[in-house]
Amino acid sequence: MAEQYADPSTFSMDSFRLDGKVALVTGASYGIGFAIATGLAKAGAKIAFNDRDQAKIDAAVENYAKDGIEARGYVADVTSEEQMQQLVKDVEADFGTTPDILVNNAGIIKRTPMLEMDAADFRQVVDIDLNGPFIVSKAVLPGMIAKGHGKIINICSMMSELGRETVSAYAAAKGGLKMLTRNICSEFGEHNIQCNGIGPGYIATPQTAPLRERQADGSRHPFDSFIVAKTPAARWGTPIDLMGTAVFLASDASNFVNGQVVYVDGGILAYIGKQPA
Ligand code: NAP
Ligand code: GCO
Repeated sequence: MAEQYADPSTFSMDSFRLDGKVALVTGASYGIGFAIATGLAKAGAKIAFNDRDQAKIDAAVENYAKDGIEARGYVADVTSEEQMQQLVKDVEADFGTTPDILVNNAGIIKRTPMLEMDAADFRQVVDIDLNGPFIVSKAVLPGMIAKGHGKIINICSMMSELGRETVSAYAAAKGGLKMLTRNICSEFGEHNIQCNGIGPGYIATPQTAPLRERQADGSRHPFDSFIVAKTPAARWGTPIDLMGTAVFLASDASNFVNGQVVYVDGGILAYIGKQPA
């Protein structure tokens, strides 16, 4: 008998929708996390997020509400296994189900030349940017396995691929996060769990504000000009640039995409740089 092939006419644009899904986005009071959570909510997901600070959560809940989004915020630090396990229990109680989608977004950077960097500072960056995603993923995975599906999106970086002066801890953590992404894919793919990364290029948020500060004479920060010249799109990205990719990776439309990092970088990683004049 002839082999039967899948019928493409069964494809629906609804596979990009997230209706009925619960998404947990870490560190989503502002910046990239806030934008990604907003994107997921606009695609139909219910939003849970955390921050270390109640006042920031309260402000964020108001900001989500301005866009008609009813997000629930929880005080929890991604480096605390106890707090994140409790957070997932609270989400289950409040939403009636374990998260279908996790976005490991919370992160910090310390820009310090390596020889001047204390081991304690290096550890703190790795703790938040790499151990954090491990801890939160570990907290949601049993529920995802029980449900038979799950999406984990790790917010990686250009520094998952490239180094530069002053960001040794960040690059080590984000390079590690790329490999944690591949490992979660390897270990849990058979449970219909997809773990992918988004590698944002240079995005205008509070984290990168020091790199755009105007000079005393009013001119652009040299790093700002460097990034614009190095980016084929000739601009910094905005958190909005990341929303579509996040929705795709959270949706059923990406069910056979696993273990990848999608670089949303205006083309930086593809470009060797301008030739000297
Ligand atoms: P941001 O503006 O500094 O926001 C970071 C968020 O993470 C804040 O909400 C912060 O909350 C939270 N956070 C930090 N440590 C936390 C912890 N231990 N527990 C819980 N929440 C914590 O940064 P962003 O630019 O939006 O970056 C978001 C993610 O994208 C980070 O992982 C970053 O490395 C990555 N990324 C950024 C860029 C970029 O160009 N901006 C590019 C590539 C990747 P608090 O206010 O409480 O500290
Ligand atoms: C830096 C920047 C970067 C970006 C981003 C690039 O100092 O080089 O902060 O690391 O934040 O991660 O993708």
